[in-house]
Amino acid sequence: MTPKQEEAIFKKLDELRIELPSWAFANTGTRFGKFIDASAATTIEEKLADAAEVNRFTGCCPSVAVHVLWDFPNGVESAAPAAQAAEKLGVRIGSVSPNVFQDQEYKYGSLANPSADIRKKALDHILDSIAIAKAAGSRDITPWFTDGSNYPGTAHMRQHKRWFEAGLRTAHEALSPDQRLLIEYKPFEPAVYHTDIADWGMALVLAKAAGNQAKVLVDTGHHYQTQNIEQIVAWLLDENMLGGFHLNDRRFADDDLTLGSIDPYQVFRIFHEICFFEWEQGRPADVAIMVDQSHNLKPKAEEMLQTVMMAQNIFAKAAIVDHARLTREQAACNLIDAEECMQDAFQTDVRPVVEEWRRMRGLAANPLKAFRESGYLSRVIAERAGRAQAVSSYA
Ligand code: PSV
Ligand code: MN
Repeated sequence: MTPKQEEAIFKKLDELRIELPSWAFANTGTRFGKFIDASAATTIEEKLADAAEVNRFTGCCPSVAVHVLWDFPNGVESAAPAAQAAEKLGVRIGSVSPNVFQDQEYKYGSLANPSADIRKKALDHILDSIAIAKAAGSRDITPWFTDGSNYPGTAHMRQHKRWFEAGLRTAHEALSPDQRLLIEYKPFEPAVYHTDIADWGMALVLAKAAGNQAKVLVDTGHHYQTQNIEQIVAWLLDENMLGGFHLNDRRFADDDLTLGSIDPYQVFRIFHEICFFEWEQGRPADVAIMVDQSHNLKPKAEEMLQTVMMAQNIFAKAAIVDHARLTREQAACNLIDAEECMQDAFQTDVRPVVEEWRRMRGLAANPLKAFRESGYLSRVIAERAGRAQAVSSYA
């Protein structure tokens, strides 16, 4: 490791902020059932407390993404108290996701429901979510839509697109100048024939129709098996249309597995596109790095620590790609040498430097180990005994 590489890693780690999802600390499962974790959080206060512990040990997770219905049952009234609770714990409320998919009314869709009344209900909920985000001091509104259909011929796809354009445009008008609307796409599930916002192209078209504060959100699990996600990222960066990520890993579908647990090189290639862009531009990309995972079997806070450490390690690897050399080898069509630039970085063991960075910032060299030694888990298990059974989200 050269001093220049060490410096590049330190700079990247200093910049890197990773947003944790509130729903990752709650009991979750599959449609076949849920396995209860005695340490799982059941209230927004508990979710914030767990996220704050992850932030305490990693120093890079200052914000928590929320889902309105799961976290703010009293709507906008819940926003200020939650923001205050977060502040006390040294974190803040991050992106706000409306829930326009689980109420009975949304059986046939939300913003693209054939019923004008239900389209209005969905829009009103999104407008409430924007108001909640304002009250909680958060920048990004991150709607995810399940609208689509299960059988050919049952939905007017062009009409759905126009309803989405109209709804998102109205939502965009309600943003304050510093807020953003991030449009997430997903090819299937729960709809299994067509999904209205199925891929990055559709999300891009809708974001452009909504207005210039709308960008695309890339959830890494929301792609077909062989799709080249890093190319999508490169194009969105070049178009200034990449708003953020929902990071996770996948094997079969949207499995919400731990980042890098299946294919760390894929994560590296995505992070490389960000670092390469930043090197060319000479400034950090304005991209929200959020985690979206469901830990059905692993202990929740520990899994989040594992995820954050994985993200830091892979970002550190991406930060030491020799961009100048890579650019030269690409221009000369030196295929092996260009690829070696990637492999040299990917195969470097960056962990000692990442640990050194933590020590220099007053953090434990191994956050997971330090968390385990802190006794937090046994404390919350005792406190939450008997209560964790009651509540769970659908994530
Ligand atoms: C849907 O699969 C999704 O990726 C959306 O981002 C939701 O907000 C999240 O998962 C939680 O279920
Ligand atoms: Mn997501």
